[in-house]
Amino acid sequence: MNDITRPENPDSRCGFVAIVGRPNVGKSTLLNHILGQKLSITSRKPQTTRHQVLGIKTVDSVQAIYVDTPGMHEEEPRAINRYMNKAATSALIDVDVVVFVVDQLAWTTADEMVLEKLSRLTCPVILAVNKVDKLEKRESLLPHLDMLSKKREFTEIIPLSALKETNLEPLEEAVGRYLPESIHFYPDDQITDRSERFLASEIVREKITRQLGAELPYSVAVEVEEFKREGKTLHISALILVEREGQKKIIIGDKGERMRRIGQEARTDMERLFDSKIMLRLWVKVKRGWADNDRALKSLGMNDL
Ligand SMILES: Nc1nc2c(ncn2[C@@H]2O[C@H](COP(=O)(O)OP(=O)(O)OP(=O)(O)O)[C@@H](O)[C@H]2O)c(=O)[nH]1
Ligand SMILES: [Mg+2]
Repeated sequence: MNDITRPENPDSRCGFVAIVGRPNVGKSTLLNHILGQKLSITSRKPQTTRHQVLGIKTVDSVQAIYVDTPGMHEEEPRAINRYMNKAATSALIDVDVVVFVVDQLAWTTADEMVLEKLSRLTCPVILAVNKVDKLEKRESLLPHLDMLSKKREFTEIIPLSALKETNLEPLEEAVGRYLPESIHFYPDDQITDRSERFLASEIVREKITRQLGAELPYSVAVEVEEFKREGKTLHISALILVEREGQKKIIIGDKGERMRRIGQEARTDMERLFDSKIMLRLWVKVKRGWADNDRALKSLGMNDL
């Protein structure tokens, strides 16, 4: 039988790598620092990632296709949380390698739940012990790693810091070793499967999440209505959807001050990512109950997976 994925170059390897873990352990930060590009949004608040984002990294003959996933957490009734758990679990189907991210010395019931989800997998699971830059006593790490090594037969256990880019190379090398022999699925210079439009909406959502701290729950969605290039300038209009009138006021802020700041920060990031001059227009609109409503989620592109 002809195997269409068999490469002419026998060193050529390619495969999918799922980055999983409970919320806030640094999965998206890890992906961004591996890619050297900010693709996936991050913040101090748990449950920042909502969508599955592919980050593609090709080094010579090896192409790793990383899947950043929403943090897995206890089942909750809200449609958006169900959607996020589903997105995280479905990322595990058909992957070649899993990177399970945990937060330095912590081991919680949520980590235990992720471990349980991984128990049926037969592919290699690499444990990434992230945020070691925060360790107060380095010697506390060894006994902890020893405890973790008993939780499951991990292919490798790698302490690292995604933020400071410490030990990322050993992680990438380990990933590369376990990818199957295959042609590359994407062009070698491509870094994501997501459209520029999608990335633009995620940048706006990141700025809102970061600016608003604990003031606003996760009831914000962003829809890009216009994404048009005119010469060297990109014209982008985005609609910010909230659930209540009060949330709209919070986002706009005193005399529009907060909205202006969100816009400025988003524009700076977009200029860097798209390498263009950006004309950004933002609007806020109340769309009641969207985070609870399956249909509203679908209309925002969060389709059932
Ligand atoms: N000190 C330190 N902080 C980190 C490191 N990696 C991530 N963080 C911080 O941890 C927080 C969460 O990071 P994210 O990358 O958004 O975490 P996540 O796992 O993608 O979170 P969800 O998408 O919500 O599941 C952010 O404030 C990051 O800056 C690290 O290596 N060291
Ligand atoms: Mg994330």
